[in-house]
Parts: sequence; structure tokens; C-alpha cells
Amino acid sequence: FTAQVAIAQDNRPEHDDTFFAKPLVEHIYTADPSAHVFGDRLYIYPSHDIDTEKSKGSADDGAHFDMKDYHVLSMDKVGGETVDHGAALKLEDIPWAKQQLWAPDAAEKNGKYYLYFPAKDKDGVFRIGVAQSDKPEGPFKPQPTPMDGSFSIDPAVYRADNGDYYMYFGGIWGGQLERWAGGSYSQTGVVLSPTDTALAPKVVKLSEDMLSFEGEVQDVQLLDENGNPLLNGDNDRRFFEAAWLHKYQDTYYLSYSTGDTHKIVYATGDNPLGPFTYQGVVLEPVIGWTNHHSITKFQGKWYLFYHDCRLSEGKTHLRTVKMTELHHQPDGSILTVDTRST
Ligand code: FUB
Repeated sequence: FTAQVAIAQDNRPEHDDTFFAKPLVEHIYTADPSAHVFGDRLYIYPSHDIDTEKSKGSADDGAHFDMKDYHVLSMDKVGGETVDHGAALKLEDIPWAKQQLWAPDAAEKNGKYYLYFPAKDKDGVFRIGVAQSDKPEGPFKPQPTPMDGSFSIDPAVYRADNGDYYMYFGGIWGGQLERWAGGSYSQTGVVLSPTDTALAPKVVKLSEDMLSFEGEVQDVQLLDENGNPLLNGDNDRRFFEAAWLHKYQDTYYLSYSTGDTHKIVYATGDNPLGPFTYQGVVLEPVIGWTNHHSITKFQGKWYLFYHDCRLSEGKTHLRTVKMTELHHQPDGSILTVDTRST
């Protein structure tokens, strides 16, 4: 494939040379990129995809995503060298975790760095852990137990304007959110009908020391254009996994994956805790089943970080992280990115 991407939309700037179809790194497979600017560098916290015995099949419980460590990537400018800082945290060093180091995120507070990550515990239940470091690239030292009250997958941490930190998280199907719908864990979980309100992503405030939840885990309300909750049968718009929050001008954008319809979509609101009203598509389906992203401003421009399975020729558990410039239009709407025509 070529390094240039054909753009479907008329109004995208022509010859946008910051629009890349190039993998950020090719020596390892990476996915689920969470990008942050710390100091004057861009850091990317991805999953590290590998091939194992368990990754041979593909199942609704996600067993084929059998990752065992995290690497941190960084760069000092867009288009510059992407540095792989090596293994920053290993499964074998996390006392409570048994398997499946899924999509992580990171945050900085008072010169300390925190890596948040989901993993299955010894009972096969997804929990969210936290590990600390003095450096953004790690190595990270994990807490001995998962965060109390944590469940499901895909943590994304947002620093609000007042200095409070919030974690958005959750994912249905393999992410187990259905199993917690009754308020506590049940192996079978709830089965919703298409006309039920869809399961919501979760949000919780983090404690001062960034190591635990403070207060209740809340639902993030996602509404349609008439102010009604998105329904479970609305597979093109309802939440599946990969929540991410960014603020553009005075508006909060909650973007997420629709899972089985393979899109990244977004909803907007005037409060970081919601409610959010559905707006449209950020990223059309990519090659591979999963779609997972982050959105960050770096050196004056907005970027979308995403993955696809082009390098592995379509193996869904072997993904590659990429980035492209993201355009907010004058009315605040996001110009949809479509990489399928390349
Ligand atoms: O990488 C494993 C899982 O696949 C992530 O946690 C999901 O968001 C999906 O990308």
C-alpha cells in the first residue's frame, strides 16, 4: 500500500501531508492508541498485539487479543522518528492480572505518570489497574490489586479544567459491561432487547493520589437528536467500547467505537460528565474488526490516532497504530476520516 491516502470528502484540504497511512512503527504490532502531550513530546500508549496459541481463534469474548505487555511510543514532531521505549509494564509483574492486557491510557499529575490498564483477573473478570512512574515512558510499577470498584475495559483519563481527573471506561461483549448491568457481577449478564436503552459508557472521578475511584461510577448519557437515549438496537450509533473525551473550544466531544458496525462516532455536550448528543462519524471502518482511537492536539493541530490491520494483511488481532490530522469544521463538527479507498 502507499503512504498517501485518498480522501473521500470534498472539503478536506488538498495535499495534506500530515495525513498518514504509514504505521508509526512496524517492528511490533500496536493497537488502541491513547495519545497525550507531556512536556514537548507526544506520547502514545498502545496495546501491544502478539500472536499466541489463544490468538488463533476469534471469539466474542476477545480471547484472541492475548497481549502480555505494554510498550510506550513517542515523537518530538509529527512525521519525525517514532521511538519505541520498550516494555513499560509486563503481565508477569502485575500480581492480580492473569491475561489480556487490553487498551491502556495514561495521565500526568504533579510530575508523576500513571498508566491505567484493563486485564482479566484470576477469575476471568476484567478489572482496571494502575501503575506509576517518574517518567512518561515508564517503566511503570503496578499497584498490587486492581482499582477498587473497577470493572470492564478501555480506561481513558481526562483532566478537567478545574484540575479534577475523570476516568471514562467500559465495553460490551468481550468487555463484559453486560455482566455488571445489574449493579454487581453476574456471569450471564443482562440480555437487552433492541428497544431497550443501550448500555452507557461509565465515568468516575479519580482520587487526589490518582490511584483509586472517588465517588460513584456514573453512566454517561448518550442521546439522539430528539433528546432520547440511544437504543440497544441502534448498532450504528450506540456505545460499544473505546470511549475518549476531548474539548474543542467550549464543547466536550465524547467519541467511541460502535463495535459490530466498526465505526468511531462522536457525541457532544457542554459538561464533561454529559449528557452528550450524537453528532456523526469520526472514522469509518478500517481493515480489521476493531476500531479504536484517541484525539489529541499537538503543536497547534488536532490529530486522530487509530489502528488497522493492513500490515498483517487483515489479521484482526495484529494491528498497527497510525495517525492523521483531524479537522473540526467552523460549526464544530468533525470531518469524517475514511481510509478505505487506499
Ligand atoms: O485491544 C483489545 C480490545 O480491542 C480493546 O480493549 C478494544 O477497544 C478493542 O480495540
